[in-house]
Order: sequence, then C-alpha cells, then structure tokens
Amino acid sequence: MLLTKTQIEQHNDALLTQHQRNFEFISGNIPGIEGVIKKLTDFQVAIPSWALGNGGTRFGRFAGRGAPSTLEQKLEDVGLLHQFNRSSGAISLHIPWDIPKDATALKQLATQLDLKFDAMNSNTFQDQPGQAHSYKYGSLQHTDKAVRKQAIEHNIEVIKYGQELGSAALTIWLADGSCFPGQLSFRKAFNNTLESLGEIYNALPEQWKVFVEYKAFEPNFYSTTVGDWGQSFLFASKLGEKAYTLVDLGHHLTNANIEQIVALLLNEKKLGGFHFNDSKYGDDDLTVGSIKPYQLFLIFKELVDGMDARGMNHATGLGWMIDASHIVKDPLEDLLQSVEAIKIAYAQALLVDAAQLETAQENNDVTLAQELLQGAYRTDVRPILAEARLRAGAALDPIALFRQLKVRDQLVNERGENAVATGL
Ligand code: LRH
Ligand code: MN
Repeated sequence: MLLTKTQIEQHNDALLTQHQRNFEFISGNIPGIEGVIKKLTDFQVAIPSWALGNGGTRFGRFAGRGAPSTLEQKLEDVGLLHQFNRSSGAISLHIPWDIPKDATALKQLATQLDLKFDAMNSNTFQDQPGQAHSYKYGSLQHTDKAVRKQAIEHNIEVIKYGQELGSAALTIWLADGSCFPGQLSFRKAFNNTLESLGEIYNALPEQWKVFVEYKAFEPNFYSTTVGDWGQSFLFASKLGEKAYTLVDLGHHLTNANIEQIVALLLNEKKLGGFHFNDSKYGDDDLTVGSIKPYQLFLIFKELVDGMDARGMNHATGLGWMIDASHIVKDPLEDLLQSVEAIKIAYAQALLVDAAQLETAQENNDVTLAQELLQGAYRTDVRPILAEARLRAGAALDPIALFRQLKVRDQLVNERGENAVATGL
C-alpha cells in the first residue's frame, strides 16, 4: 500500500493552524532557520531491511501482523515510511536474507518509491543450508583457511549484488571471537581477519567503501575479534583509504563515551557511518532516543563540529542507518519514531552556537559551556522538523496519520495476518 497525496494534504490541513503557531514561536528565535530546514530536508536515514518485521530473542519471538514476506514488500514498506516523513529515502539490505532475484526490476521499484540502496550487509554469523564449512568457530578469523576463503567469497558475492543495485558500500560485522579463555589465539585471529579483510578490500569497486562494524560481545561472550573502536580503527587503518569504522550505538560496554569515540574517529578521517538504535544494557536494538536521548544529542554535536571542521556535507559525508529490532512495537511506528529522534538530535546540535562554545571552552568557562549545550538540547525543535516535512510533501504528524489510516490493518488485509519477514 502507498499513501495518496490527498490523504497527506487532508491530514496536514487539519493540523496547519496549530503547526504554524508552533513554528512561528520557535523560528523567531533561531538565526539561520532556513539553513537548518535545508539541512534537515537533505538528511536521509537508511532503513534496515531486517527490521520491517518483528524480531525476537533467544527466549522467543512474538509474531507481528502483515509483515513484508518478500523483498519487494520490504521496499514498499520503506517507500511508505518515506512518504510519511520524506526522511527515509534508502534501504540497507542484508545478504542472504534479501537476495535480489531480479536486480533490474528491484531497481525500477526503488526508483518508483524514490529509494536508494545504502550499504549492503554480509552475513558470516549464520550457517546457511548446504554450506560447506560452518562458522561456529568464526569466519574471517577461522583457523581453517577453507572457512576463511568461504567467508571471503561470500563478501565478494555481496559486493556483486550491491553493484547490480547501485549500492556503494559494504558493512562487515563479524560475530567472530571466543567464549572461553584459551579457546583462541588473539594474535592469529587478528592476523587471519586482517588478511581476509584485505582480500575483500581488494575486490572493492572504485568508488566503494567498506565499513568495519565493531561490537563488544554477543554471540561470543569472552572475546570479540572486532570488539571495540580501537580494533576496528586498526583494521580500517591497515586496510586502506576505502576502509572505515562503523559505530553501532548498542555495541559498546556500559557507560562508554560514544561521543568522544565519534569525535576521535572523525578527527582521524576513519568514521564511516552509524547504526542508530538505543539500549539500556546490551545490544538491545531499541527505538533511537528512547533511553539515552541526551547521549544521542551529544553524539550529533560532535558530528556537526567534526564534519564542519572538515567541510564535510552532513547528508552525504557519512552512512546514516538504523539498526533496530522490534519485539513489542509495530516495526513501522518504531522506525518512524527512530527517524524522528535522529533528526531531533541533529536539529538540536545545529542550534549549538559553536563559536560561543569554543570561546567558553578556551576560557575554561565550564558553566557557560554547559548552558550553551543544554540550552540547545532543551529546545523543542519538533515544529522545525514538522515544517521541513510539510515543505517536502510529507505528514505533519506521521504516527497520527499512520494510525488514522489504520495502515497496519490495511497491510494485514493485503498480506494476511501471519506473513513473516526474513531477518533476526
Ligand atoms: C550485529 C548487528 C549487525 C547486523 C546485525 C543484524 O549485532 O548490529 O549490524 O548485521 O546486527
Ligand atoms: Mn549493527
């Protein structure tokens, strides 16, 4: 299903007066408001193909309703999200969960839906039926060269699918590691992984990037071979200029200072992109901004600072992707909220008076620095986001319209109650 222009206009007409009052109130106080709206409009967040159905944990999975059971239906769902917020203009595919049977037809559908294909994701953390070698003891790190070769070939195959679709990046997340002391030679695992990544790197097409995603633990619970930003940075630096680190917000040990990590990786020109989500404990993959919204704001403040310092285009300079899993919420509502939370943090970061903050920092005026930062964070920027959506032909209040149109019920009518999506 897709929305009609009329449905969006009728929804906006009903909310227009209230919105204009809110927007006039806030915009009057913001110098360069038009510049902020332009940046917000250009800022697109890629939606993960594996988060359009309901996910589970090892303790079970509660079925969703009307989930997309084909790759085409997944594109339609992302196209639908993009109609609601004109901010979800890309999908990130995971192979083999989303192998395109007809790449040309899929590209045509994506064009119709005004979608691009963002980074491709490989998968050497699950054994596929009929697979020659198991990844039980790892993939690119494996002690057996045949297993490493199999994993390298899979990543090169993923690049080929991406080339057919017009993607220009490969994200490699490795579950590789160990569960017990003594199980693994850390040095051999690192060197095998580096050698294997090198073969994948050499297969990258000219304009492509490879993102090395790190994660502290799970599914291995003693060591992870790409376990933190330092290890990912090491790999990306040794591989070459097309290799970057990828920061998944849920992949850090408790209380890690992610905004500092982001500042340093940007400073070193080795930050490639993000998997946005939120978490309280582990890799919880919760709605962005639902647990630690202030941390998300601080991360975007470092991003705006670091990208401006290097003259980078905010919208295209890094990979902006969500990586979430929905256990108790409607996946589409959750993704609409996550995109909104990302853009709220970005808008608030754009409101920080960087020059005044720099002066306060130079003068070690800690209180003033805090006041400048928290003043921006405590600004309700939602009317600015709504104005950007209105001008882009999207909905003033996406969640309200999603519910008003009973979108989930319509999808169930189309797809049946128990349609299931591939993914986690
Ligand atoms: C690993 C991860 C990775 C994906 C997977 C679905 O935890 O974040 O980015 O491949 O989730
Ligand atoms: Mn991730």
